[in-house]
Amino acid sequence: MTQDRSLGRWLWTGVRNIASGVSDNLDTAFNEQRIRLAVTGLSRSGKTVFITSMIQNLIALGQGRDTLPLVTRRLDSNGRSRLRRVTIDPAGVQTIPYFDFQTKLQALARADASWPPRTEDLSEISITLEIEREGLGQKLGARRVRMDILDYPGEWLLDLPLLDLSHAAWSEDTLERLRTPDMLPQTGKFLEFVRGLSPDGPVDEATVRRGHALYKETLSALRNSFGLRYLQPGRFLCPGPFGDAPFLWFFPMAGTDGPLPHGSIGRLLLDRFETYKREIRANFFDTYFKSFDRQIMLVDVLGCLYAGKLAFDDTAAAIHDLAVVLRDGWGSWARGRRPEGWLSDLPWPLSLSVNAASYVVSTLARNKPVDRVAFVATKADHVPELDRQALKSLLSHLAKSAAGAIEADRAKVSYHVAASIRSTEDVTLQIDGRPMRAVQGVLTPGGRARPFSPGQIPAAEIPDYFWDAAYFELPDFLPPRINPRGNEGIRHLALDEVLDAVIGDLL
Ligand SMILES: Nc1nc2c(ncn2[C@@H]2O[C@H](COP(=O)(O)OP(=O)(O)OP(=O)(O)O)[C@@H](O)[C@H]2O)c(=O)[nH]1
Ligand SMILES: [Mg+2]
Repeated sequence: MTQDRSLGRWLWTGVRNIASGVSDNLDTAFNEQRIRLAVTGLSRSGKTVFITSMIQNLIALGQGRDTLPLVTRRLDSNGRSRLRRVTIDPAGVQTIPYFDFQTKLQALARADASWPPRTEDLSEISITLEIEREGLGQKLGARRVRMDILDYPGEWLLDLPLLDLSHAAWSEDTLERLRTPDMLPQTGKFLEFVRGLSPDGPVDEATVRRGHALYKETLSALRNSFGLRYLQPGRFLCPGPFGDAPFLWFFPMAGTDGPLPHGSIGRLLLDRFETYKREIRANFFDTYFKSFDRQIMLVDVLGCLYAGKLAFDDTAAAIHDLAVVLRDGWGSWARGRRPEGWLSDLPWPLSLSVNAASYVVSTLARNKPVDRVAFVATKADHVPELDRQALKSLLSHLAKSAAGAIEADRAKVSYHVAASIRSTEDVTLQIDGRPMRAVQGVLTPGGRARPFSPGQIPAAEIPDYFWDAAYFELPDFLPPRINPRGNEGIRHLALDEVLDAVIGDLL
């Protein structure tokens, strides 16, 4: 009898669990829309700051603050917001590190508020917006829009064009680029070293390590001296969990396409290069970058404009390739190749990478295309309001060829000028009795606000004489201190416009 009863209870519990499992699934299918949002950009373009500000402003919006006016308008129903709440989803059992939102927020709330450090590894966060349905749908209760957002070091993205290159092809491309006359002061030492080596020569581990170290120093020097970003392999500048594993100890060298004896330097470099490709493909691209629904492409237009022509062209090439390749996971690279004559005066040949990488497309599954792509010129608080239109035109010029390819696939493309955390005020200065537009912000903790004018921003084609002016780095204004509870949101410029363009249709 007791046995019968416990069997009955066991069966009943089983039925109940199954039923609740089914209803959970039904609830998810019916009430939840899940999207993967790609916040993409080269290193220092502003990804981490953007994600932090976006989440905090959405949370504050969910608490009734009008932090994102255009989104508020979208959610308005006869003067009442349909947004019930915005929550960060618990970490659950996810295998990727969690995007540590709270720590970033706390750093902004301290008396000496500071920007987040460079991102060193991949992390993910999911947020859920609970929204009431409109009209007759109201009776069905609230629905949920869940967004999965990935943060990662910008350098890693640039390994994408490497994936289907042989060591020989990559070396040819890279060495030619390093021979660009303006770069020789930074690249000469490595070029001389590699000229003295023969790919057939026997491996001497100390020499290979030295070559690797010299090549890494060269990449860092190009990044620091010219503000270049299209530097490969990305893990040489930001190794992440691979640390300094031996398969990373390679460098470009001519002549690795012929037969190479076992135990030769060329064979070792080639083997390490192939292992590198396999590792990053399996551990990063295949795993995390396969499919996105919406894409936000952040571009530090101002930073590269004032870093000079090399940096500007380098960014233009990189955003073209990234925007196109990420549009539908991977599947568009081939179709989106840069048209003939596009930026024909680029200082190095990229066609080799682009052509070879098109092969990658045919070997990887095509995913659902991205339906919306927003290009955003970040850190626009360095520019007075009246000059932001020129910045927007410049961004659309820079992204023109990428956008053309994306639009051909019927994705909606938009352009924006934004600051995720507005750190300046607009001011008018008097220079020789004439008014001049500027912004001002604080550069050192406890210091006074200093004015800054970026000068005239070219709105499209950049005239040659523009590059004659001295190059400079944008001032790094400190972020304003935010309310320690963070519930007032974070001051921004046009973040609501970006969100409205990218997810407005889901609200
Ligand atoms: N004034 C201003 N500066 C910004 C803004 N957003 C980013 N910055 C500056 O840009 C720097 C880089 O921003 P991050 O968000 O860390 O850039 P990232 O793309 O995550 O960079 P990686 O992690 O290196 O790939 C910050 O440390 C700030 O100095 C902004 O809205 N306004
Ligand atoms: Mg970052």
